[in-house]
Parts: sequence; C-alpha cells; structure tokens
Amino acid sequence: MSNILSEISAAVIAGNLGDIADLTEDALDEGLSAEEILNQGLMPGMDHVGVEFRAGRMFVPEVLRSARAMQKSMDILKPLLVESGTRMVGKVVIGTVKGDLHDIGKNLVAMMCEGAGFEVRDLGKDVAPEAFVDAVKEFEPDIVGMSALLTTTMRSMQLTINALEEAGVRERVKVMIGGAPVTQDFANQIGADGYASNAAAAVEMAKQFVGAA
Ligand code: B1M
Repeated sequence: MSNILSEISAAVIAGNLGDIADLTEDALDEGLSAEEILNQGLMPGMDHVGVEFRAGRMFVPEVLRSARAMQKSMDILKPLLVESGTRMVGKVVIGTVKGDLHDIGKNLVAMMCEGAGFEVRDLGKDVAPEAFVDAVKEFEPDIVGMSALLTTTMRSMQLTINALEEAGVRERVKVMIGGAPVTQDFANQIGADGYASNAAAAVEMAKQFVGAA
C-alpha cells in the first residue's frame, strides 16, 4: 500500500480530525483516485477499528471519532465519486432502519447511487417504517434501500416491508437491503427484492431494477 494510503488508514484509526482532510487532498494530488482512497485507505482503517472495538480495545467515543474522520474524508471524495451523475436513471429512497445509528455504509451507497445518475432521497438514520412509507408516497421512488449494521435492527427491515404492504405501496417499489450482518437468505426470508454486499453491488442492482444496467 502507498505511504499516503497507510497514513489515511492510520488517521481513521486514530480519529485524527485535524489531518484527514489534508491527507485526502495530498493523496488526490499524488494522482490517486477517489475509489483508491476509499477502498485502500478509509475502508481498511475502519475495518481495523471494527476489530479493535469487538476486542474491547476501542470504545464508542473513539469509534465515533474514527467515523467522523472517515466522513470528513468522504465529504471531499463525494463530488469525485458522483461526478458522472448527471443523468437521472431513477429514484431511490434510502435510510438506516429504526434503532440503528450506523450511517457510513448507507451514505456510501447513497453517494454511489447519485454517482450512477439516480436521484436520491436520504432519510438519514434511525428511520421508522412510517417514515419510509411517507417518503414512498411523496417521492414516488423506484427503489427503497434499507441499511442495518446490528443484528438486533435487522428486524426493522421486516417491519418496514410490512408497513409498505399495509400502506398498499409495496408493489410500487423494489426493496434493496444491505449492511454487514445482512445476507441473501435474510433478504429472501423477509421478502426483499435484493441484497447487495457493498456499495458497488448496490448500484449494479439498482440499475438492474430500473432496466439501466
Ligand atoms: Co457500531 N457496531 N455500535 N458504532 N460499529 C458494529 C456494526 C459492530 C459489528 C462492531 C463490533 O462489535 N465489531 C457491532 C454490531 C454487532 C452486531 O450486531 N452484529 C456494533 C455495535 C455492537 C454497536 C453498539 C451497540 C455499541 C454500544 O453502544 N455498545 C452501538 C449501537 C448504536 C445504534 O446503532 N443504536 C454502536 C455504535 C457505533 C458508533 C455510533 C460509535 C459508530 C457509528 C457511527 C456512524 O455510522 N455514523 C459505530 C461504528 C463506526 C461501527 C463499526 C466499527 C464500523 C461500521 C462502518 O461504518 N463500517 C462496526 C464494525 C465493522 O463493521 N467493522 C460497528 C464501514 C462501512 C463503509 O461499512 O456499514 O458495512 P458498512 O457498509 C458497507 C456494506 O455493509 C454495504 O455497503 C457498504 C459499503 O461497501 N451496505 C449496503 C451498507 N448498507 C447497505 C445498504 C444497501 C446495500 C449495501 O442497500 C440499500
């Protein structure tokens, strides 16, 4: 890995809010692409944070700081990741489901969908089933995307699909789900239309759903 990418990983791990923006700019100046910085700098850093968190060597305030550092870099990369997004290929409503505050992966999926030309309405995190229903009625998306990072909040995905059915709008949209604990089996079980394991796969699936693949 290039030195600057290692430094970016280290800045995410340390939650170094002072240096991460400069490091990101330096990496771009060195000719690295936004995708390389994301996949080989930020993501390995956050993976390491996850390992340390699970092992009890990092705690919530530190993890939060790492998340902020990653977001700060992503704010710089976003225009580059979405720069091709001038065409409107379809509409996506996306959110992290109720009870869940993890939004980095969801933000990435939203960003990459924008980059692929989708109009995206991001409902944020901790989104109640009723809020998804309201957004479907108001925004009339082609796709509803749900993200969950906790095994305990995966159930909110099922509850959201139930709410879409009860409101009579389930058939109007394709439902795509993702997040670290989510699987294809789980998607089948709750009646989602698709599961994507990462942001790039999510974009491919979204394009297939609207016939733009
Ligand atoms: Co949390 N956390 N966390 N956390 N946290 C995890 C998820 C955990 C695995 C850590 C661990 O134990 N190793 C664990 C969950 C265990 C489980 O349920 N299986 C955990 C826990 C336990 C908790 C708390 C309960 C801790 C506590 O308070 N005791 C708490 C819960 C709060 C809540 O949500 N109610 C909590 C809190 C937090 C912070 C707030 C401190 C912070 C989140 C900050 C934020 O998001 N703004 C945080 C973080 C940062 C993590 C880890 C370290 C990193 C998550 C992340 O951002 N990854 C995480 C460990 C880990 O995953 N390594 C962990 C980077 C991101 C780009 O990846 O989100 O997987 P990811 O997204 C990927 C794919 O999954 C996919 O594409 C993305 C890009 O490729 N994808 C989709 C995601 N959504 C998709 C949607 C799609 C398609 C694909 O379609 C719509």
